[in-house]
Amino acid sequence: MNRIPALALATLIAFAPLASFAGAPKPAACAPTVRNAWVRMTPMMPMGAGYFVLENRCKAAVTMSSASSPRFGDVSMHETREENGMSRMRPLARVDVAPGASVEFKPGGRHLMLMSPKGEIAAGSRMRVDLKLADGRTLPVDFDVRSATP
Ligand SMILES: [Cu+2]
Repeated sequence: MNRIPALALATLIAFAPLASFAGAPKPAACAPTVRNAWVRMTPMMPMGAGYFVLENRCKAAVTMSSASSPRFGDVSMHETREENGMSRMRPLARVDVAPGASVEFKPGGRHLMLMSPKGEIAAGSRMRVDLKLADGRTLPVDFDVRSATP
């Protein structure tokens, strides 16, 4: 086996990532947007639910894979469904949003389940929830905390 081409190939592989950094800066990746973000704490219970609209105006589909918040010990994605006349919640592992589409988290449907609040989550305040995308990006979102009784 001729060692010189192998060495040249190894060198090429080693420096290929550097070469791409040296090129023109890439335009910022298109990111989905979030609107109507709000939280409702459950009366008398240390938990709440988060609602929002996730809109994807990008050319590629995006997948939301999880969420977290500095104000809660545990945040998960849930969906409420009617089954045999009973309202049941089930965990959602992922939420896909097609290009040009939007997905709504709303009362009676998809929601963020907010558990183990750290201190009081007061109506009228705002709190941050970080939405995590499957591609590794994080969308920090300010949620309005609304009164449990409308
Ligand atoms: Cu839930």
